[in-house]
Amino acid sequence: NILIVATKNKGKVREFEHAFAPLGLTVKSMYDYPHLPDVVEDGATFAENAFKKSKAVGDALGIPVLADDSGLCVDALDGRPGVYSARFAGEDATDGENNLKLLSELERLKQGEDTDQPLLSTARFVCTLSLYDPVSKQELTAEGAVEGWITSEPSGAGGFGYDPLFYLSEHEKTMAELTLEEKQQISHRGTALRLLTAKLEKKLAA
Ligand code: ITT
Repeated sequence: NILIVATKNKGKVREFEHAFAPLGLTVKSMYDYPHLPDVVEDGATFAENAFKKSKAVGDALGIPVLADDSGLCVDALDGRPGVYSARFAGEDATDGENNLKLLSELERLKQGEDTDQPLLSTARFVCTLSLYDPVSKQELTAEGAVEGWITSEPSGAGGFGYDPLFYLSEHEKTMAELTLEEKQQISHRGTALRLLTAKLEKKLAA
């Protein structure tokens, strides 16, 4: 059994593979369907962008497709980068470039404050999942979030994206210092996945 996820983000693919393997589902990503055109993510919300991706790929393939739109909302930056998280440092920016851009914006705000405090701002990761069935034209959605701090001291080699900068005070670790299993238990994506699975089970039982 396969599950198609409308993503080109290899970090997301790894997390979906980890989550769906116990259910006997093999994850296929956009790397398995290279002929499909890129979806323009110009929505104002995570939910809009997630639906654009699940619908475009679902309609193209004729079977249900899952999509994930996610990002980092930083309080000291009034919620930025938000839906622009993937291109914070410009179109096609790497994770490293986005992380540098985030630190430079936050450190600029801190200028004049004489503090060695590495925790620069509270922040949250948000993930919206959209599962779209092109036959019934129905969509199921679920959202998850996790609260943390942006640290000026990046740490950890796990995860992807902004994980090395996202500090979890209860765990005294960054998201990138967690195992895949631990990240799944607390992350925005893990929470959204559990909610979506529960909604799907309820729907299938009805
Ligand atoms: P797809 O649209 O192909 O799925 P993308 O990377 O462009 O891939 P998004 O538009 O949803 O995905 O952008 C999400 C960005 O937010 C992503 O590039 C990461 O930098 C960041 N992000 C999302 N979830 C994250 C996580 O679990 N850990 C770290 N960073 C995350």
